[in-house]
Amino acid sequence: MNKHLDLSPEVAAALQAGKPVVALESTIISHGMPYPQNVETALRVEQTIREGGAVPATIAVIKGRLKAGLTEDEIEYLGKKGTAVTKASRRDLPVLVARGEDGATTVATTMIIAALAGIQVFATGGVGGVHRGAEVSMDISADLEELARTPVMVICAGAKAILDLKLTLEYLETKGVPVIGYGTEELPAFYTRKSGLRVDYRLDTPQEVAAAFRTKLEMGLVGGMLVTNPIPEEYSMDADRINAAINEAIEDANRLGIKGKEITPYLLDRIQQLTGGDSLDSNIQLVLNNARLAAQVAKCL
Ligand code: PSU
Ligand code: MN
Repeated sequence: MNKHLDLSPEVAAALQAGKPVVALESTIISHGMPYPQNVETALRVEQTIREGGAVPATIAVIKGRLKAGLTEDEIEYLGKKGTAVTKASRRDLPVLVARGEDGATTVATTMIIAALAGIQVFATGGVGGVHRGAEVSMDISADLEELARTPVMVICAGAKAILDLKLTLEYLETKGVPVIGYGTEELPAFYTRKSGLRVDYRLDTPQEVAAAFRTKLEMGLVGGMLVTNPIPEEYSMDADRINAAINEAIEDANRLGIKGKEITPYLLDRIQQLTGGDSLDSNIQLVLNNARLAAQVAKCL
């Protein structure tokens, strides 16, 4: 095992016994939702994975240790500290770990640590991607490069329209990352089930999803797989309303000159303000929905 990695006793025992384990990220806790809903959601997601017959492994960097499996106290700590915790993507890990600091892991770093631990399935809300205006800003999330190189399946609700979804799909195609629609031909857009864009393949059962990923590994093809699982109909938002909020949030960000790693957390927070609590409710429900699917897929693997 990597000298910087700590598995919780529960996660270590599950991996040892070949039981299904599902990785979870921590930037969604510190930077993705307000306190205390972030902590409540993180614990509910863990519970949902347990009910689905798998073991949850929430991932973070705590005092310079790469952690797979957090205690409730550690989740509470990250949730309370919020954006004061460093948002840690691939480039942040070396210095944070060397200095013994804390970091909330993005999709990219959660994949890295999951792979080090031997975990193949990871559930979250939304992934990073190619930002609107990236042809000038060159702002493309390191999540996409990670999907191209690290063998972990990421189950999400698609990507938010804060991104350029079309360019995000083009980038994933170039990098050879399969984009799967779970029960749909259309790429879901996080708060809504529709984006007007097509995924690469529609798969309808956890068995089919597991088989595609297993086959990728058997062939020795590097990288992961992106499974997009639409938000349940009853929790999906009105497209015009959410898109108006997204556009207003992006205008505000541009006016304030927010960029780099701050842009995604800023937009998430601003959208939550602009929609009252509604987008937060949807966000919580789609994460729970992804956790349920991830537990099923992990059992099939
Ligand atoms: N998109 C969301 N919710 C999130 C994130 C993205 O809808 O919480 C977080 C994830 O942790 C993701 C990260 O990995 O933001 C991407 O940040 P960046 O674009 O700076 O790579
Ligand atoms: Mn970025």
